Amino acid sequence: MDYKRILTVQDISCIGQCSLTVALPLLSACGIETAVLPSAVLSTHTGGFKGYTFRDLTEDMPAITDHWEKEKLYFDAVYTGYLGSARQIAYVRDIAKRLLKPGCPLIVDPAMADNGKLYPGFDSDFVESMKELVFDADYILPNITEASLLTGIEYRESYREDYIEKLLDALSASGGTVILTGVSYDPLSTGVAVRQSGKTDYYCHKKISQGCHGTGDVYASVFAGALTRGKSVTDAARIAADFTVACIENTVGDDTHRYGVKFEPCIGSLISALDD
Ligand code: PXL
Repeated sequence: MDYKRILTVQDISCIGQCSLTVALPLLSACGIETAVLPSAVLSTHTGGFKGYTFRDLTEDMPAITDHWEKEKLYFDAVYTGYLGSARQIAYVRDIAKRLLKPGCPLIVDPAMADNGKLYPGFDSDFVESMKELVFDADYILPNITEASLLTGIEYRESYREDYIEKLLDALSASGGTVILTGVSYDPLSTGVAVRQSGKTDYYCHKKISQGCHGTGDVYASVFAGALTRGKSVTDAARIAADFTVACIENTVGDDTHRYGVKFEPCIGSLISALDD
């Protein structure tokens, strides 16, 4: 049987239910062998915690890449999330060029901003480097804040379809498929706009008023896993959206759990959705 191997590059936030502690279990649940390249190790994520530790692993990347290449360890997909430094992005581009099997996709979640603001520690140099990675990508999964930073188009909190189409036009100019998350045209619903081969599809779902940390990572991990498993882009986008909503519903109302989503009890429903 064709057994797919994906490489995911993102940080380990030791506590926080985001990045690798989300990607690894969810990609495994998608039935895919998951290799990891940690971009940095933090004691917690940077959203809402103070005094977190941060160890940048940029320097380890070239030797790890050389070793894998020497061992002929290649990947059926490379999926990147939160990266530790602008300089690291150049190494990640190199990894995709050297270690992706021919014709296999680079999936980039340009995890760097939300709600109109860059995450702590990121600056315009980081955004410029991220533009280059996005240019190389076959699939990109920005939210609206990231889309605005990547394209130079003003950030808007409320908008109509023409604004979203403008973002999608600019983001797809390099030829990749765009999955734009958090696209909401009314207060009760939100959704995902997918631009592929010049056509836009919109998958609308329930909006839960309380935003939760790490949902972008949950979404991107399930999308990458479902796509690598062979689902179409629109099916992967829908399965990831339904799963993310289920995780948020499983978390809201628990005031003791503010730093991430309680996704673990929902994994069974993900496995069923992938079998349909
Ligand atoms: O969820 C994105 C993310 C990943 N990793 C770290 C973060 C964040 C968002 O704040 O701080 C370390």
